[in-house]
Parts: sequence; structure tokens; C-alpha cells
Amino acid sequence: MPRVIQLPDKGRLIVATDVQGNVGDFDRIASIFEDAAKGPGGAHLVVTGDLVHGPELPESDWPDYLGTFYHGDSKTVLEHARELQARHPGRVHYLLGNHEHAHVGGPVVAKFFPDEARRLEELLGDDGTREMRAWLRTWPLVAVAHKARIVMLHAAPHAAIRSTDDLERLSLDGFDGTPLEDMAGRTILGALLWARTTTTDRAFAFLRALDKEARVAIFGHDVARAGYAVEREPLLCVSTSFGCFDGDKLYVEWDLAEPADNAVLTARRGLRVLHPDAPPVHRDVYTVR
Ligand SMILES: [Mn+2]
Repeated sequence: MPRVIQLPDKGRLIVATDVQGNVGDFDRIASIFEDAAKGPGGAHLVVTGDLVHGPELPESDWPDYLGTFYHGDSKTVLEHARELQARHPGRVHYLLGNHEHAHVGGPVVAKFFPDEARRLEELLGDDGTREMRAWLRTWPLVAVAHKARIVMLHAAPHAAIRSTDDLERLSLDGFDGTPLEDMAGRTILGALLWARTTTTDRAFAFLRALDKEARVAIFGHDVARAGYAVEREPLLCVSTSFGCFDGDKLYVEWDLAEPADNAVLTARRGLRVLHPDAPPVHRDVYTVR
């Protein structure tokens, strides 16, 4: 299974991040993609990991920092994700996030349950768990859109790599006992799935190792309450769902034939509002309308 996938040079690119069990948001991005797929050249959807593991709190216990209330239902999100991928062979790409990795060799994640992977596996049962794990093991880590000069991954592009081969030979296993605070700093896979940020030099070194022309990294993992953040070039962190209010949730839409120049301009021209009818709370309405 390839860990790095190459997207074609034409069609629409839709990029979404961090759904974390939110069925309504997954279905919304799926319908945006399916509308785009009807256009000339079709479309490609990249979801940059963490489809699973959401809160299952009553609305009365819901904290403000989690944004708009929802009931986490990872089982249904995975079902819908599989159906969407089956309807559009070769055009729907789910990248591995640290929450998926927890099912296939990664350390335990404990945001809303002491062991989130165990919680979901209990809901799925033995057969469902086996099928899910087999599927997750096939997910790539990085998507490259060569002509668009965009690289997509789960977390910040902090990993020290020299070429695609450094990603192709990674093993998912062997992280069970790794303390979470060591994940981003110690290994290539840990950085890919856990780094919240990185320097401009390190990020461009990562991009260049995969594609000499690449100019922008799109990722999630961290919550940008305004829907996105460009801390520095070439880092475009996008929040499509988790941790945001509905009116602040953003995704990226881009023409795969159009070369991106930098993160700031890609944000300005490529970001779209997931729920245009919901009022903005933290969104910068001058940059993203
Ligand atoms: Mn994550």
C-alpha cells in the first residue's frame, strides 16, 4: 500500500480535516465533493485524518471550547466514509490521523474516553473491528498535488525526511508504549501524526523532499477556532469540524491545474465555509466569506 499518493493535474480538489465522529459534517463535505465531482474533470476528496473519536456528552455537559454541539458517532462516519469511497473509486482519499493510528499500532488516545480506540472497537464488535483495522492499515499518510503545488498530511510538516521512500518504508507498529509528549519529536511517523507546528525551514525541507515544486502544506490535527491559521509559510492549518462552531468550519477547494503560490494566498482564495447559513463566531469574515 502506498503511503504517499499523487493526485492528478486536473479536476477539483476538496480538502477537509478532523471530523472526529461528526456525522452531519462528514455528510456535508461528502455532498460538497459529490457536487464538485459532476463538473468537468471530476473531483478528488482528501480528508486528512481523525475521522473517528468524538465526544458522547449530553448537551447540558457540553463545554464551549468544543464549538457547536454534536453527538460523536464514529461507527456511522466510518460507514458513510466507506460508502463514499466505494461510489467514487480512486477519488476519495482518507489519510491516517493519530486517532486512526490508535487502532493499528499507535499510542492510546484519551480525549473523551480513557481509551478511545477501545470504545469504538466495543461498538464495532470483533468482526467490525477486524474489518476496520484492515482498512485503516491501507490508508496513506500524505497526498501530493504536483501541479497545484500542495501537500496534504494529518499534522504539521515537521518530519525530517529526504524522500518519498522515507515514508514508504514506515511501519505503523511499535508505538504502544510511547509517551504522547515524545510522539512529535522522536520519529518520522510520530511527527506526521502529532506535530502541531514547525519552522518554515523544516516545513519547506519536508515539502521539497516529496516534490521540488511544492509551496503549501495543508493539515489539521490542531483546532483553529477561526477555521484556519497560517502561523507562518508554508503552513495552512484548516479546521473543518472538530472544536469549531458551525459558522467557523472551513474546507479547501482548489483547481488541481492551478499552481498555488503560498499558504496565505491559498487560504484567501481556496477556503470555503462548510455551513454558509450558520453565523460566524470566530471566523475572520474579511478573509473568508
Ligand atoms: Mn489529530
